[in-house]
Amino acid sequence: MHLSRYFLPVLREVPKEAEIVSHQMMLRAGMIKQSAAGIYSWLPLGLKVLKKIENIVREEQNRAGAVEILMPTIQSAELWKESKRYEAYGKEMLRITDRHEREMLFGPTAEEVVTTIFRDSVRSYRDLPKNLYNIQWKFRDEVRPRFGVMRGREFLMKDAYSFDLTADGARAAYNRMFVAYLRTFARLGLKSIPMAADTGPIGGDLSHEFIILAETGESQVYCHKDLIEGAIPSADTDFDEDLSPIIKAWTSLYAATDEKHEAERFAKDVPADKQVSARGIEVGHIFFFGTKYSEPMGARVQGPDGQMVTLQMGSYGIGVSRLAGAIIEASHDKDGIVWPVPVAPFEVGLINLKAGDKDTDAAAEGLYDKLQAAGIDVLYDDTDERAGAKFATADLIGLPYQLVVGPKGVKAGEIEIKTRKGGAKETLPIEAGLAKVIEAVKQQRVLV
Ligand code: 5CA
Repeated sequence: MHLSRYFLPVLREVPKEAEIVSHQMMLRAGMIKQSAAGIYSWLPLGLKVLKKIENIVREEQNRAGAVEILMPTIQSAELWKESKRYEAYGKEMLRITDRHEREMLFGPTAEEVVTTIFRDSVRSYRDLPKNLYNIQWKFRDEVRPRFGVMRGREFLMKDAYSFDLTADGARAAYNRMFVAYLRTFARLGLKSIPMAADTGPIGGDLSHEFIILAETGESQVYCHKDLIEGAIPSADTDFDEDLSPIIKAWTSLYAATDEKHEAERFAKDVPADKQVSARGIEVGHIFFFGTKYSEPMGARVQGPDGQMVTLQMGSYGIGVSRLAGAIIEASHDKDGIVWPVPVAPFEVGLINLKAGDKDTDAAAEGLYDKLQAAGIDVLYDDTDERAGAKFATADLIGLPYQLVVGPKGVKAGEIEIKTRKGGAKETLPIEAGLAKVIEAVKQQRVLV
């Protein structure tokens, strides 16, 4: 992409309305634009990040055996009356009346919709187990939308729903999502910690929140320090195997959100030098709730003995749009964002220090073509901005590698490579520099 043709409205000033770094940087880097309280447009750079996050989430859901669908954003109130959640959900639900005076709502979650899909199409235990997921916009009329996309009113969620014949089967489905989540967040360059959590309006009695430690997090959390560097299950994990040893390893050390915290047990079970009490961002939340929805909504299948059995269910959410902010909270410096390669909007920024100079233009265009041919996602700054402004923008938008091409270097047959993380700079012969950057990007595309 040539920057001269792109849409990248960067801001030099820190916007006053933004309280936390990720919100400030998303606005400054021209990733998002607020449209109404807690409702945002995603501008090109932000959208690229969102799509990359979404794709990693999707790949790991598929790997774990979940099947993608797409459910509507607007739902009928009837469904929520069946599950008895319509009144209980309260003011966070955006209620809408259509032209025929029918009660509708903008879905804050989709347990009801997916349960009817399953109820109306699956008859036999032979069709189980199944896990259906979608990546769709949700709306919750939060009392205090804040921190940009971290607590929006409209936000993108991956929500998966598992259906099993038995509670044991449902537990195995829960474990598969648990493992998928560990892998997903690690691939996004994050250290997530699963913590015992409250179930709130979703319900059920087994639940974990996946938490990223960050000072600006909205949750108070407590855990054993060793969990921060816990082992991530590998890409060849067999999801048909019993995954409980992995779950056991992750859940045998203390980790709880504020609502589930037991101060005495924490003090007793965790050595003083391993006690972490910190703020955290909830990026995912998984629930096992058995028959909470299937029972009132009549979702049953015929079991092996011919008897009808009420389905055992769980649901599994990831805050896809929240993750864009969470990754920035975890990875930035004073100059801007420091994207991990797998989610970087572009993998390389190519900076032409003297656009308009024939030789520099030719060298930069040549590098651009070669990077493109090697499959690298590159943003080419071909504008006539000052060098200082170009560097500032490149640092702010956080591309992992910057390739700098100027008239002096071109004469000497050299380019400068800057690694955004840590800021190391190196001058190399053009071809060698190019090869090095391509190799570095390819190596970091898949982190686990
Ligand atoms: N039905 C279940 C799981 S599919 C559910 O709705 N779970 S949830 O309420 O915990 O939401 C799932 C994830 O969405 C959360 O872990 C969080 O990462 C994200 N999320 C929730 N509310 C917001 C919000 N207001 N803004 C941005 N992300 C949010």
